[in-house]
Amino acid sequence: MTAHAGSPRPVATACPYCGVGCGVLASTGPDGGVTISGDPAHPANRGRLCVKGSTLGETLSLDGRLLHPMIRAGSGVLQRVSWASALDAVAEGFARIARNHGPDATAFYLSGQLLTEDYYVANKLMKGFLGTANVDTNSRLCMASSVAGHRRGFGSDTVPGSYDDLDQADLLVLVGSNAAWCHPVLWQRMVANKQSRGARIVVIDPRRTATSAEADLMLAIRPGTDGTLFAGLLVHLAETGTLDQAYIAAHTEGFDQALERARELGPSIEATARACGLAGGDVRRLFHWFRTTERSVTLYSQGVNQSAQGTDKVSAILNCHLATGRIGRAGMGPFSLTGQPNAMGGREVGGLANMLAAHMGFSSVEIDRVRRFWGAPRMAEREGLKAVAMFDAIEKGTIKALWVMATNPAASLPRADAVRRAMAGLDHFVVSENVLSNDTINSGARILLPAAAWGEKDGTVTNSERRITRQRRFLPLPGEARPDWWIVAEVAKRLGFAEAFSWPDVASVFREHAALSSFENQGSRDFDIGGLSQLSATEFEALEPVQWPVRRRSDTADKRFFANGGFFTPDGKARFIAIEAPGLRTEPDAAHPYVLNTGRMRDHWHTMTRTGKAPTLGRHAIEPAVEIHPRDAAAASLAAGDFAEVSTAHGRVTLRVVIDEGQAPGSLFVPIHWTAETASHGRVGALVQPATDPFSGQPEMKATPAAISRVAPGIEGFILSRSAVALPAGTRWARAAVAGGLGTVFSAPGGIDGAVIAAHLKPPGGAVSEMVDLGRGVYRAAIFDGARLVAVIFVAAGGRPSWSWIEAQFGAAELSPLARKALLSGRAPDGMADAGPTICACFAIGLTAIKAAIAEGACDVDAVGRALKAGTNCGSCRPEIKKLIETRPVTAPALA
Ligand SMILES: Nc1nc2c(c(=O)[nH]1)N[C@H]1C(S)=C(S)[C@@H](COP(=O)(O)OP(=O)(O)OC[C@H]3O[C@@H](n4cnc5c(=O)[nH]c(N)nc54)[C@H](O)[C@@H]3O)O[C@H]1N2
Ligand SMILES: Nc1nc2c(c(=O)[nH]1)N[C@H]1C(S)=C(S)[C@@H](COP(=O)(O)OP(=O)(O)OC[C@H]3O[C@@H](n4cnc5c(=O)[nH]c(N)nc54)[C@H](O)[C@@H]3O)O[C@H]1N2
Ligand code: SF4
Ligand SMILES: [Mo]
Repeated sequence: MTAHAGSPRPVATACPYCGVGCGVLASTGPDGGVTISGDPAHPANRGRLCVKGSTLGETLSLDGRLLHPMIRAGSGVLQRVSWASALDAVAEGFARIARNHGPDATAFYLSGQLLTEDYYVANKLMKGFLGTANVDTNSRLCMASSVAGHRRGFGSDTVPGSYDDLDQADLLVLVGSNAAWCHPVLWQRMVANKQSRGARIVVIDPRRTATSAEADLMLAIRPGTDGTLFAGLLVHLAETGTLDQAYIAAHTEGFDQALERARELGPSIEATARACGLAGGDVRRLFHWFRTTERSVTLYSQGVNQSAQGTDKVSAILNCHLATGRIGRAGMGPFSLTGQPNAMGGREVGGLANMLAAHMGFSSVEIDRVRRFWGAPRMAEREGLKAVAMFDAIEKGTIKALWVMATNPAASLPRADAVRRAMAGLDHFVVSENVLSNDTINSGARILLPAAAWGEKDGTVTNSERRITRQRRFLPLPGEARPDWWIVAEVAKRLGFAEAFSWPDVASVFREHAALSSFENQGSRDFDIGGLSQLSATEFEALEPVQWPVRRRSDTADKRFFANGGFFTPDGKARFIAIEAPGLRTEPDAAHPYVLNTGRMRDHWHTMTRTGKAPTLGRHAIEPAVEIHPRDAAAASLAAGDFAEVSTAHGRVTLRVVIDEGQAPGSLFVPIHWTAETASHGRVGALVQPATDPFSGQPEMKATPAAISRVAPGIEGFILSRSAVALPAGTRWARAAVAGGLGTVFSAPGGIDGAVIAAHLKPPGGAVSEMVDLGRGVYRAAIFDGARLVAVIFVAAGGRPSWSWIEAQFGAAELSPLARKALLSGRAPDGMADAGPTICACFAIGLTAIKAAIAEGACDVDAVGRALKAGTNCGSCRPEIKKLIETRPVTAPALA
C-alpha cells in the first residue's frame, strides 16, 4: 500500500497509543477529514480498535500545534525563527557545552513515542559521535524493570511469546496490569478466550479495576509484595512435583539458590498469604490453578515494573515459568505488556542509557563492534545516567545541555515540581514537540523544534509481541514541522558529522538499523532483523507487519523463543534469580499514613496532548480525582464530591473525592493525566517519590507515602466556551474538550462573580441572557453572538452542576427555539433527551440510555449490548455497565 498524503485510498498504519500496536486504516476525504477504522489484516487487532484508537480522527486538528521553530528571547517570549537558525543554535549549544565541560555535561531524554528510526538517529549521535551515553528515555519509567529482569534471566531483553498465546492459554495471570483500560484490544482477546475456551483469568492488583471485574480470581495484594507471592509459588511448584526437571537441568543455572531464597520468603501458602495481605484460600487457589495448568501465561505491567523492587518482581515471575519449562510454547510463558507504541523499538535501538544499539550492552567487545559499524569517532565507553539520576544531575548543574524529544518530563517524572525547577536552570534546553505548550516547554525551554506528528510521519514501531509495523503518512506536513529523525540528522551535520548522518529518506535509516542488528551476530543476539536490511524503498513502503527476529529475508514467519533453551547468556542457559527482600522502599508513617498509587484512566493517554482534544474521550472523566476507600473517607471526614488535598514529602494536589470500595483501605489512587495545561491543582507527578529499583533504575511510582485532608469547596460551576478562559487567581479549575470548544469546571474558595466572566466572554455586539438567584447563590448565563451560542456559565453553591445536556446544545450548529429557552434551566425540556455522562464511548451511549435499557429488562451486559450496541466494540465499558446492572433500583413487583 502506498502512502500519499491526501490519498483517497485508506493508508495502513499503526495506532500511536498503546503497545498492543493495532493496525489502523486512515482515509482522507476530499474535505481533508480523516476516517479511522481497524485494519482487519493486522494480526494484533484483526480489525478491532478501542475507543482511543477509534477516536484518533478527533485529535488531528492543528489547534495548539507547534508549527514553526521558535527561540525564547531574553524577555522570555518565544519568537519564530527559521529552521536554519534554530538548528544552528541547537548545534552551537551542544558543541559549546561538550567542549567546555565534556560530553557528559550534555544529555538527550527520549521517548517510546518516537519511531524506531528517530530513536536510532538520536542514539547514534549521542553514543557514537558526541561521546556520552547520557541518553535515556521515558521507557525508564515504563519498561526498565522488565528489560533488566529479562537480561538477568535470559541474557537478553527478549519477550519470548506471541499474542496467539493469549488466545491459546488456559490460565491468564495478570500482575499489576489494568489491561481492560490500558491494553483494551488485547484484553478483548483474553476475554474471548475465557468465553469461548473457558480460560481462567486471575488479576493481582491492590485495587479492584475494570480488569478484575472480569476475573475468576482477584488477589488484592499488599503493594510491593509480588516477589513474595511468586517466591511462594516457586516453593509450591517444587513441593508438589510440578518442576520440569529436564528443562531445569538442560537449560538453566541457579535453581537451587533461587529455591532456597524463595523458601525464606514464602515457605508455605499461609506464610505467603500473610506477607502479601491475602486470604490463604485465594493464594491456594492461584497456586493450584498454576500448578495444574500447563498452558499458563503470566502478564505483567506497571504494578510490577514501577517498583523499587521491580526487577525482582519480574525475576520471581520468570523463575516460575523457567522452573516449569512453560516458556516459548503455544499458550504459555511470561509476557511483559509494553506501554507505549514503540517501547520495544526504543529498546531495540538502545534508547536506554545502559544499553547500546541493537540489544548490545557496554562490554568492550560490544562497544568496539558498534564503533566499527558506525565508524564512530567518539564512542561512549560506559553507561550513562538513568532518568532519575539524569535529572538529579541537571538539578546539580553537572548536566547543562538537554534535548527532550516526545515526552513531558515536567509532568511524568517523580518529584515533577523539582524537575521543572531543575530544567529552568539549564544552559541549553531544547524541546522537539508537537504542541506549542506543555509543562516541559513551560519550564523554560529555549529552543522549540516542531516535530511531525502521527499521520504526518513515516517509519516503524514494534509492539509487545515483537511485531514491527509501518507507521505511514496520510497527512501533509503542517507548517514547518519535520520528522524527528531529520531534525537530529540536521543537527549532527552541523556538529561536523555529515558523512554518518546523511540519509536521503527514512527507509535508509531503517536499513542501517537492520544491518547493525545482524552485524557480527550469527545467532549470538536475539534482536536480528538482518533479513530486512536490503529492502528497497518500495519494499519498505509495502512492508507487512512482521515479528522479529528476521534473520534471513525469507524468515518472516511468527516465532517464539526458548522452548528448547538457547538463551543469550555465554553458556546458553537461563539464570534463576535469588531475589532480595520484597516490600516497599518507604512505608507510610504517622505524617503520611496512606500509600499513593498512580496510574491510568480508560479514555486518556498520558499528559493528554492528544486525547485532550477529543470530546468523546473527555466525557468519561472531566476532572482529576482521588479515589479512596469508604472507611478511609469516613475517617478523614470526606464525602463523595468533596475536595481534598493530597500531599507527600514532595508536593501537593487538590482533587475531587471519589469514594470507591475497590480501593484497598490505606491506599489512594490518583490518575496521571492532568498537568498544568488541563488543571490548576492536578500535577500528581509532583507528589511521587524518586526511590528507584537498584537494578533497573525505574522509580517506584505506585507507592509514595501520602496524607489526605478535606478542603473547603467554595462556589462551584462550569463554563463552556469556544476557547480557553482565564479565571481569577485562587480558583481551582480543570479543562476538557467538548463538542465545539472547551469545558472548564471550577471551584472558587473565595467566591466568583459570574457576571464579570460573562462580560469578559461577550463578543462585541453579542447578547447575554442571564438567570440570577442571589439567595441561592445561583448565576447562569448564555452568551450569544447573533444566533450562535458562544459560551455558557453556570455558578452554584453546593456542588457542581452537570453540563451533559448543555454540551450537546453547545456542539449543535444551531439551537432549536425549545432548547434555547430551556438552556438556563440546565435540564433537557420534555421531549428532548439528556444523554447523561458517556458510558460507551465507541457508540456514544450515555448513562440515561443504559439505565433505561436496564429498567426495560436488560439483565446482563450482553443484553444491554443487544439493545444499544453499548459495550460491543472495545468492551472497556463492560465493567461499568455490569456495575449499573448490579446496583439498579429494585422495584417491587406489581400486584396482580
Ligand atoms: N487508557 C490508557 N491506556 C494506556 C496508557 C494510557 O495513558 N491510557 N498508557 C500506556 C502505557 S505507556 C503504559 S506503561 C501502560 C500501563 O498499563 P498498566 O500497567 O496496566 O496501567 P497502570 O494503571 O499504570 O497500572 C496497573 C496497575 O498496577 C497496580 N499496582 C500498583 N501497585 C501494585 C503492586 O505493588 N502490585 C501489583 N500487582 N499491582 C500494583 C495499580 O493499582 C494499577 O491498577 O498503559 C498503556 N495504555
Ligand atoms: N506517577 C506516575 N508517573 C508516571 C507513570 C505512572 O504510572 N505514574 N507512568 C510512566 C510511564 S509508564 C510513561 S510511558 C510516562 C509517559 O509520560 P510522558 O512521555 O511524559 O507523557 P506523554 O503525554 O505521552 O508525552 C509525550 C509528549 O510527546 C509529544 N509527542 C507525541 N508524539 C511526538 C512525536 O512524534 N515527536 C515529538 N517530538 N513529540 C511527540 C506529545 O505532544 C507530548 O507532549 O509517564 C510515566 N510517569
Ligand atoms: S488497544 Fe487501543 S490504544 Fe492500544 S493500539 Fe489498539 S487501538 Fe490503539
Ligand atoms: Mo509507559
